[in-house]
Amino acid sequence: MRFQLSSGLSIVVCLGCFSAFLLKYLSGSGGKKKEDVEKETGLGLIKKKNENFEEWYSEVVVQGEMIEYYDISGCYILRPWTMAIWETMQAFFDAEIKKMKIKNCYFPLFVSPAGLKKEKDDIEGFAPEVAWVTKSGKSELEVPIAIRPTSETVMYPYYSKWIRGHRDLPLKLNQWCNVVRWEFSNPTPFIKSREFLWQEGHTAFATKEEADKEVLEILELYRRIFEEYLAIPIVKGKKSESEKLADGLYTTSVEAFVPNTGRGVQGATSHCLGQNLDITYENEKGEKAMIWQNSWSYSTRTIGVMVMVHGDDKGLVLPPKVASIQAIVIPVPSKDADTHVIFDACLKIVAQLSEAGFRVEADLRDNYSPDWKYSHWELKGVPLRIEIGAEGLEKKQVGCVRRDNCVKVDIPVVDLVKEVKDMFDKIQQNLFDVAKQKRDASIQVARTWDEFTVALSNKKLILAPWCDEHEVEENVKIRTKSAIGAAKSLCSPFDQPELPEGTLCFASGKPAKKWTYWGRSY
Ligand code: 87F
Repeated sequence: MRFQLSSGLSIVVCLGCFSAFLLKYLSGSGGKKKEDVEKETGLGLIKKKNENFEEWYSEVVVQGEMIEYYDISGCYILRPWTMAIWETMQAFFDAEIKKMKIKNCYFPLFVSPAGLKKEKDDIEGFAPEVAWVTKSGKSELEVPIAIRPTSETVMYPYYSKWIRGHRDLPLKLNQWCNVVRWEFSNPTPFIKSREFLWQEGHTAFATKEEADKEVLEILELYRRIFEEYLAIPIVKGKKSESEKLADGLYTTSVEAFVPNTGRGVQGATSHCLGQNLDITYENEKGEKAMIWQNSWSYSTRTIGVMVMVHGDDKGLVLPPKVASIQAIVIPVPSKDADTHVIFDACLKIVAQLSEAGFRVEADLRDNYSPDWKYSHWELKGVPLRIEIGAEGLEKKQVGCVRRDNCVKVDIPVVDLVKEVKDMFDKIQQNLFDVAKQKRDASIQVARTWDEFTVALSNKKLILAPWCDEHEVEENVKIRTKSAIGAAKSLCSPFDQPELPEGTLCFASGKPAKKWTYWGRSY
């Protein structure tokens, strides 16, 4: 049988196959329910988010086509569906730091061992995670070379060379790159991988005031990535003595929370390193002075948090601001309708919405039924589905189904651009609101050790009055140690609730100095 397409192309198909296909296609998979199609085609997720979170997560990142597993443990292939999200966040952050006069650069992947040894406390603690190249071909290298786990030791010798006088300050550099940390504990796509993508900012100033100001400006950009792009509520705050960089002065972070597992996730960090790196220059008075340094980073881990927080039993749920396809247009052929007319209408809608600046595609594949396509794009988390059928076209309207709440509405074609924009805004906001409501419902105040341990076993994000003593935190870690990890402080929120005089520390019983979030974390 010859089949004429509207483009003028013709294809030849076997008649038997074609009629079988036609029957299946027109009747929406032989009249089967969408749930049955999902089961038969393997499109539905097997694991449930509430029942087996870890396995659900592994399944959703693979079936949603974000990740492919690789034959080296802890390493993952980031597929285009992931990279498009990363690139959107990258474009935002890159433009913002350029406004701050921060410049991009690129330093080598390899670290000379001499550089590594110079570092003090931090590198010592991290040493087991450093991967080394020891051979080229069959011959041993005379001096093994490390692969960067972070670039302080690669970059700072050159900061020292480049910053000679006060006119060389500030020096504000950023690089987008990959880093390798040879983790041994439970690898998890995005959240804990041996190689990951990030940006690392390393800046140097003449004064502490400038450094302090930048720490918070960068932290605010991190908040915006989470809250405005990924629709994930975070807490901004300061890390404890145990959790800050050992070589730094203080560390700030944005902390997210995954209600299903009751774990906190450090979303991004912005450190003030103080003058601890001992880089000197000649100040305006001609005296020897020390530079003030900052460093800050966020990584592809952010994407894992997004999957964990928004995903559901049907698959990924992507916020419109980061989804590489924001709306998918699906033709719904019917027995008496001319398929070409419907396909043409789909392409017209795609053109109209693309013209308006939205990321829209049509799924015109003729070997899948509409139901199959619905499940496929739901699994991939596309925020909006636009169904186009003959009946709707007659009434000059299309069906729109939101991924976040499954609500379907018919929209007149003339209003589509305005309505789609409105729906994207509502989806983005609703994802944030639902995530915030779940996060807030997980927050539990604990004033005593008993309250703390009960809240911890109930997977709560614990807010507790604390004496802020290093030994007390170390003791909390010891006392809560278990197969699923120990509790630690996440951050002391900048936004502190009132702490009445006489409030005691939940762990030591000494006078409390601040409110701090605690919990198990990733
Ligand atoms: C693993 C191996 C070797 C973390 C490591 O947060 C060294 C390290 O220094 C290491 N894991 N760190 C701390 C990294 C701190 C830091 N670097 C620049 C940041 C922001 C960007």
